[in-house]
Amino acid sequence: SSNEGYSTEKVRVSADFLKSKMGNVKPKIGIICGSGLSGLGEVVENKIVVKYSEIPSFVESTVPGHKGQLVFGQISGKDVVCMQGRFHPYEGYPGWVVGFPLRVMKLIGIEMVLATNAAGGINPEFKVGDFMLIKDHISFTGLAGYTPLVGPNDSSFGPRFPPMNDAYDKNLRTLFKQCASDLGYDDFMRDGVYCNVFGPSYETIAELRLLLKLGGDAAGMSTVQEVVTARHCGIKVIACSLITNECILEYDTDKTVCHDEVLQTANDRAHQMQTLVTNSQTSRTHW
Ligand code: 6GU
Repeated sequence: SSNEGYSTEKVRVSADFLKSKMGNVKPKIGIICGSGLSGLGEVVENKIVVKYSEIPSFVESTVPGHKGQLVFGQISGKDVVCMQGRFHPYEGYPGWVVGFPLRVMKLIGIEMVLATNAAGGINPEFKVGDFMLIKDHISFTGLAGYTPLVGPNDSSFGPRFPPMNDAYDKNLRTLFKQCASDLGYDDFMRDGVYCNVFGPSYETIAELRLLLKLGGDAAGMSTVQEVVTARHCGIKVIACSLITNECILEYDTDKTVCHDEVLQTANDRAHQMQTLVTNSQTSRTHW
């Protein structure tokens, strides 16, 4: 079937392999590093690195700025596993491949995932370099039929028809915002609706005007398949976009968007994203 790769057996084989590598690390928290944000994985202490190429059923991440490995260890004393590099629909992978790492995380004991990504700002009030805490999403890929949950449902992970109205955990968002505030990041901390498009081409002007009209604040090509997979199996989610470039909604301009600009902004803000994530792991936020 279209999601045969999701067989419980395959997920279990990958999870057992990782358990054999994890040593004494027992993470409940998974962190997914977006484009140019792999630095999050570098701040992990006592690193145990596992390349995707070693992990059964994992594929290679083909995108520049994505490393393709899991890093186990501690951030602020908390056991974590960090995905340095993720899989995107536009790389040609079926939905289950994009969601697969989340089911593996579930079986190794992950209860909460913090996902980051690079996104284009649609909301005219957003500036390049802003962080956007995702409060909701519009999945154009999902609505069009590209979803990790297509095909027979594996009820050992979750229900056939999982709700998504509570996808982005409200309590975690409150804590995360408090953390950002404590760090003096209020000036560039926003929240908003993340629009997922298939890519890899960036959007046309007319498409971006459509997304803006429909209530989108930022556009990107990742994250929602992971979120849907995680929520299906009961993992709590918090997700934060880095606005790496402005989306161009005007015809009368010479501006354009390119991956280098995306990586450059990510590079400039990576340190603050790291500080925020590291700080959010301290015990005072109790998550
Ligand atoms: Cl402008 N669009 C999309 N879809 N993804 C992006 C982006 C734009 N900028 C960074 N990622």
